[in-house]
Amino acid sequence: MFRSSLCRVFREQSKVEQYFRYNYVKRNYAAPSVATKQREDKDKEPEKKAAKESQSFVMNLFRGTLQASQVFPYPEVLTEEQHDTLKMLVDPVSKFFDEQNDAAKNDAMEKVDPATMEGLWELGAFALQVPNELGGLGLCNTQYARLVEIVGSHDLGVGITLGAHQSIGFKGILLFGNPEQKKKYLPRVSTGKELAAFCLTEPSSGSDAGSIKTRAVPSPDGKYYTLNGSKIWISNGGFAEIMTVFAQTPVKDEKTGKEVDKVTAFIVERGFGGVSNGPPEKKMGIKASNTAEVYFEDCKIPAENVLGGVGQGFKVAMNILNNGRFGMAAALSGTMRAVTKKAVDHATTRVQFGRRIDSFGAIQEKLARMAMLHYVTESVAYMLSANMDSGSIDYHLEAAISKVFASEAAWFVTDEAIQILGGMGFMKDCGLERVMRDLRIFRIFEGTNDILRLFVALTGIQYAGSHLRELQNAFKHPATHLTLILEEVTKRGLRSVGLGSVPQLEHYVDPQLKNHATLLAKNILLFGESVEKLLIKYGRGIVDEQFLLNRLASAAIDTYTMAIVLSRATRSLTHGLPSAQHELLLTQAWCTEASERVAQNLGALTSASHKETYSKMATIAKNICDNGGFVQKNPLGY
Ligand code: MYA
Repeated sequence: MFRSSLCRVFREQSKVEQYFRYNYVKRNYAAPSVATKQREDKDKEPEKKAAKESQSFVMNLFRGTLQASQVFPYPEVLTEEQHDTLKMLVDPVSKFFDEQNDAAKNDAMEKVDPATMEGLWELGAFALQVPNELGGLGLCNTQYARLVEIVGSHDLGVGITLGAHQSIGFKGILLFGNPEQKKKYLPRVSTGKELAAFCLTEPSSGSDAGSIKTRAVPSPDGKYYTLNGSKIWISNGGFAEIMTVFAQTPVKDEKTGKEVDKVTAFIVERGFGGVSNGPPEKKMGIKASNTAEVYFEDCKIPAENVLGGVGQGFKVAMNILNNGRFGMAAALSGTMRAVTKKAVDHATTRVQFGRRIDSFGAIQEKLARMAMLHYVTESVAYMLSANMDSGSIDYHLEAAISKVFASEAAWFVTDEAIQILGGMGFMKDCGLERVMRDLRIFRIFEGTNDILRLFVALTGIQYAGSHLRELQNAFKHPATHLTLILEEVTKRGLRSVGLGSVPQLEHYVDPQLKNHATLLAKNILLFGESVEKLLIKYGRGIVDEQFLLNRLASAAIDTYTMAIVLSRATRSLTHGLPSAQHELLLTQAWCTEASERVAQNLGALTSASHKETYSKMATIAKNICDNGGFVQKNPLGY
């Protein structure tokens, strides 16, 4: 997993370690060894491409560098006109969900009430981001986030029906479609009431999306492709008319001239023939949404329905998913708002031991954590949507983090809401158990949180590695790269004596948040050092160190969220919002705790005792697997 891209970095770099061991002085004055000779020969090769620069805060975190442009100040992207449009939509959409949609009924029926579906089509809810001229509401990501937040606060089952349609189902046509494809299909999915679906997952390809087996073979005259294969767990799969389907296609490798299989994306209409589906899956949650297997049997797809280019399907799929993930964070921030309201209503009316239960510290801590997690999720969702609206293309790590964070935060918050309500929270009538069931899938689909954590860690490492490689190349031509070399040598020299330059953040934040900004700045520096140490120690072997990669990802998530809330609270304080002092508290509390976790997680990367424990855990897991379950019997022995 992830091996191919990382290996490329390390192949070119051989081992970053070599650069550090093989320093400038040695290179110039030591007698040339065989390895040195080889390196010198390589020096004669044309210079490698410069490492790409990214505007992403998280990517740069892996280099220990502050990239503030997408974080400070907290963005405000909507024009007055966009605000007005949005305000006109918020009330009717809220009213619709309050008065016409019945989440419990949808859940019990295991489908969205047809009247609700009809109402949603009328509202334009299925085509929020399709341009006006093609039948949609033409909303930007921030406007979309606000409406999806309302959906998430009422009914996640309906949310998935809407999201599978527009967040991933036809998003590929919006992002990669040519003008003809857009003109042909977008009106149909907007006003034509034809539902869309995203068909990637297969029985043997879940997280390993590149390994799909569904195949599309071009006809001899090149006019159409014949598609065969099957997809599982497809949201809207039971009734989607228009599908974005990913399949292997034979492609000529430019280097070798040989034919290889590469993933291609296709727009497939059910009406093409050869498309069928299984019965609705029985699920734990989001029961109102339809999930089904979809089968393709000699389905003939016109060649003009290739989406985004032959052989480009993997990137098309990844970009669709990246592009939609902020919607999940927005929706789940709505969910958290709604479930916390229930918990607060209960905590402020329930009396036990002669006191309202909100006066007890144990309940206060729960409510405070729920508020903090919600504040972070909401801030991340709107930061991300705003950056995307401003034209950012460097947001895929932030998008992954938004999904991971939101799905875990919403789970925790809902669980705590149930805990606060006690027995009442466990009862069906209260409505929280449905939300809990609905939420469980959010940590699994659209990229499991485990895979996305590894994706964040390894992509960040790859970026840091490519810059180290650039440095390594610079050492081969010291005269022309003197400035870069001096900067880096100084940086490392100062760092080694504990005088590394901490990024300056104070001027980005309100004075009341100065100390917390310093915590963030120190985290950034520490992060860069930690990544460099990992690269030196493990080289390409880092791809297999998942115990460490998980901790690195957690530290990245905490550091990123600290930056986001510092930014948002600063904006609220600057604007003098009525909630500003409350936001200050949320931010200070979040940053203090998050910073402690960062120190702990980064510390664990180099700790011998942690390493020993990971090794023990690996053995425990192996023992259990070898034994087909737990190894020991219960204390009674039978
Ligand atoms: S749909 C199914 C979702 N499935 C997945 O998400 C699959 C998860 N797997 C993956 O993402 C990939 O296979 C991973 C990479 C990440 C594991 N952005 O060698 P590689 C590039 C940009 O690492 P692999 C569902 O659940 C990479 O840089 N680029 O690949 C719907 C490299 O490029 P280059 C990316 O090891 C549920 C190349 O690809 C990304 O094979 C319904 C190869 O990389 C990326 N992310 O695996 C939800 N990843 O070659 C309803 C990789 O140039 C919607 N690359 O170096 C609900 C919406 C919410 C709204 C709700 C409203 C209420």
